[in-house]
Amino acid sequence: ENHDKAILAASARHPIVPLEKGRFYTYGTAGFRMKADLLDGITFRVGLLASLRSRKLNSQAIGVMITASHNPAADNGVKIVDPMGDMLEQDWERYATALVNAPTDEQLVDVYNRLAADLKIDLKIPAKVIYGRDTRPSGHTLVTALVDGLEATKAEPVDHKILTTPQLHYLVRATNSEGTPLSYGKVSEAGYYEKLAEAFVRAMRNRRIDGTLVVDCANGVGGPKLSEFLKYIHQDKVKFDVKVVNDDVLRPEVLNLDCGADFVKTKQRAPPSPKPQPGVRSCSLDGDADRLIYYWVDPESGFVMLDGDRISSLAASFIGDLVEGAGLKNELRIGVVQTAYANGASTNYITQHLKLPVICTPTGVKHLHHVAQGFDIGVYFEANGHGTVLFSPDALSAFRNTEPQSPAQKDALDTLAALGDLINQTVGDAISDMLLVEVILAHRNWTLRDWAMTYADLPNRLVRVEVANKDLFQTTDAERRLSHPEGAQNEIDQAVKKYKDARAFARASGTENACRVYAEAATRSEANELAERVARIIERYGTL
Ligand code: G16
Repeated sequence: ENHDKAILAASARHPIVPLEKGRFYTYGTAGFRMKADLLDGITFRVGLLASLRSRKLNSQAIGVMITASHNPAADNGVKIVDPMGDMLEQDWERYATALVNAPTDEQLVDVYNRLAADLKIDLKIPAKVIYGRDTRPSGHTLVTALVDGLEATKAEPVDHKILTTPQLHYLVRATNSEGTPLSYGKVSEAGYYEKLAEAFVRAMRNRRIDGTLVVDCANGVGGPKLSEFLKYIHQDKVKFDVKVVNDDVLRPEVLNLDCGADFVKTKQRAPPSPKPQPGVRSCSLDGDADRLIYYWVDPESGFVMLDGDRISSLAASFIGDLVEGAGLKNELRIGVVQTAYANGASTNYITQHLKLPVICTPTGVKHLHHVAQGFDIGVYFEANGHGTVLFSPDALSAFRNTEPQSPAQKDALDTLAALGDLINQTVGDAISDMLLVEVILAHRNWTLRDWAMTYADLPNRLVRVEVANKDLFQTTDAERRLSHPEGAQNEIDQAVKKYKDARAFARASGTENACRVYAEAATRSEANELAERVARIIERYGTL
């Protein structure tokens, strides 16, 4: 028995929109992402890949998330989640690309059968694919395309409807670990809330949270999900006063518009609406609730932002102290993973003050996650607020099984164990990360100002540059240098030399049709000037 006929028939209903000669669809930083009207055929074919992947991995459930996260409402995207909730193994990105770029339905069937044969996949065993989507209206029809792909290949589809991206990752892991000693939690959205709420209350024991937290939800799926989560926290256990704002999911066009974590990080200001209240602790999620940025508007110094680098150094420092207090310092290796976008001051603080190793990887949580798994405690965050902390099985069992010799040691061990459940182990999760930050601030009795005082950021600037063909720009050295087009890097080097304590780089975005330029320097005006200069270099090379 094969799936040829069924694939042919279904594929005819989900055609691929051909690209210009010589251009191909690529599995980018976070899967296939583009204008939603190009995605129907791609999503159908991702369904075929997901069922191959499930069968390759002995019928374990594979996840598919339909979201374009921080991108505008007209975009959408599709990405695949592996059985333990991490991103699709990188070798398989090539197979995804091969399926998606097959020019005809017949060739699609050929690629599918060739992959099955080459990878020794038994097409007769069961396959299971679980999926969710964000609040974008296009998600609904894309789900139909995905399900057609699953049905043509006789995979069992499990619809989890509208979810945040990290919730889908949770559900994939929970599904595959159900009934085993490593069970990750109940296989339901409620199970996710219960797990987080229970761990949060445990981590907050004998501590209290000061003041109100305003959470901007980018008018995305995070809004309703955060409101739902808050119902699971009993105010008699932890008094957590949260004001959820920008949670309008009924008007699709306002998604990520002048609000959300990407807006705050790139514009370096608070969302204009609702009008920011001076001094109030605030944070922003992005469109699918996997990024988090904290900030407040200071009556004296104005807007102050605490981005992914800050969350990373805060978490590394707090967990480092707890590990020491728990008497596990010599047993557990802690490390931090960043990308080229990390502020130089944060890297210095982590290596010199916290004395922890830092590794730099290319952009994309898939890269950071992998490297973080090499530590017992791997802290990884992108500057844009996307990240988490991973604990090895050894670390988790040390938290649970170490016999405390003092009440202080017991407290440290209990808090670490609670963090092991509170922090999403599958992927960066804005809701879980926000709870982590609140726990740390409460334990340290810190305001955002105390947190911001730990070191001073180097002034920096991010610029988006539209070019005719972003694929011309290729990088090396964890994206810190351009290898192509020839000559461009040399010009960037010359520009950087003109400024004090300066650094700059450029790369093609993997989620938007543009290049990004990052610059930092000793003063704000120099950082701005350098970013503009480099942007002009990129513009020029982009049209050559
Ligand atoms: C995605 C990825 C992130 C990445 C971001 C920007 O975020 O998951 O790891 O930092 O895109 O990537 P690029 O600079 O290549 O466009 P999100 O929140 O959009 O899923």
